[in-house]
Amino acid sequence: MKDKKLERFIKAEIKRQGETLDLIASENLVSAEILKVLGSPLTNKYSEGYPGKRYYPGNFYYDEIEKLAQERALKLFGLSPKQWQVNVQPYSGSPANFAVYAALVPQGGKIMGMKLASGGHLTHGHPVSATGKFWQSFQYGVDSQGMINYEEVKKLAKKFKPNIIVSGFTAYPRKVNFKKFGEIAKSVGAYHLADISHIAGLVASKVHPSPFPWADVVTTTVHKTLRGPRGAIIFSRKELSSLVDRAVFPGLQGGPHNHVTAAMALAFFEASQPEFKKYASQIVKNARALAEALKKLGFKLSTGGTDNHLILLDVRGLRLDGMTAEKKLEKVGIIANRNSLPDDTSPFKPSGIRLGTPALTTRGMKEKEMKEVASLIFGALTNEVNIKTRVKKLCQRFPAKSLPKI
Ligand code: DSN
Repeated sequence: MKDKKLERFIKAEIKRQGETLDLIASENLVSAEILKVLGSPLTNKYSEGYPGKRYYPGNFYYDEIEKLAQERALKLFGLSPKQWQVNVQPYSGSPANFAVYAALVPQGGKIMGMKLASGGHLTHGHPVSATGKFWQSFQYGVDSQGMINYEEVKKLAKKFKPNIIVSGFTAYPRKVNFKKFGEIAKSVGAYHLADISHIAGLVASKVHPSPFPWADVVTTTVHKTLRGPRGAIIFSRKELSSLVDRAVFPGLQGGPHNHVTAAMALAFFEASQPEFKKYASQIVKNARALAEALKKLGFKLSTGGTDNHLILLDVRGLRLDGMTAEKKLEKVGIIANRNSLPDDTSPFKPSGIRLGTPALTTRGMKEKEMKEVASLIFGALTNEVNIKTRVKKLCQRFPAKSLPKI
């Protein structure tokens, strides 16, 4: 590479990824083939519009690639093209959710999603997000144990009469009852949007219940448990799909990122292989093993454990706050983010750490290694010596094989 300055940063980042334990619940490591497609000349082309209806010529292969990504996405989630349509153009999860509201909620209409501090997402109507500014937002939370109280959600829905109810979370360690959300939405005449960005790989592999029978629209990013490129897709019931398509383009976006669309097609192919199903169920087994090991070390976990890929660790028992804990972990090469816990009083001083197992599972780690990871977390938080060396050794035993050689 001629640009030596940039090359140094990229090489250093590849090294960092290889030598650290990535426990960010929303991150993963894509295959070498996906990296190759992302770096392909498909990035050179403009394709505003949809297959067969483009605003520029020269799009024959992009039409075929986009249709392939759509076909595979529907098949992966067991959906009939007679009932569902999928838009694969959203640049990422936030614009995907924004497009859904733009399509289905009138200006000034009402959105009801979960509070960010309880495990929701900015785009589920947080006041600092455009979704909480352009629409009226009413939010639900979790109970003191960290669980969703569906009766409470129902009460709020009856009171606020939202146009759309959002289910699906970024920091909820338990199974989501999409059926209940669907019933609540129906009872108040609202659409039900399930944002399954975090659990899409688990849903596709049937290790988490599917939202599709109970939702009108389902959004997901492709780069979390689904282990694809950064980007998002929107599934909508056929009768809503032209509204959604128009909201994505020309409503919100310009040309799709064709190299990403192609990489999505490949990710859906990879996720439909039997090994992926094994991978997804190992993510959950690993999260459970990590949760048990942490509990044995004396930690409290929000909701007492996990059913999916993530854990909310309470660090107050060690007289730490989330920010201090995050820094202590980072110092030894354990990458995990601070997170609010249900009984936190200030969102600016969270007491928890969110831990996720998708990336470590991609590296081939299993239940046995999760015990070691728990011990490393405990050691890092209690200032034990040699933790950094132990982290490095574990990383060397389970290399991130898809990273380019440097
Ligand atoms: N930033 C993602 C997460 O970490 O959950 C959500 O967009």
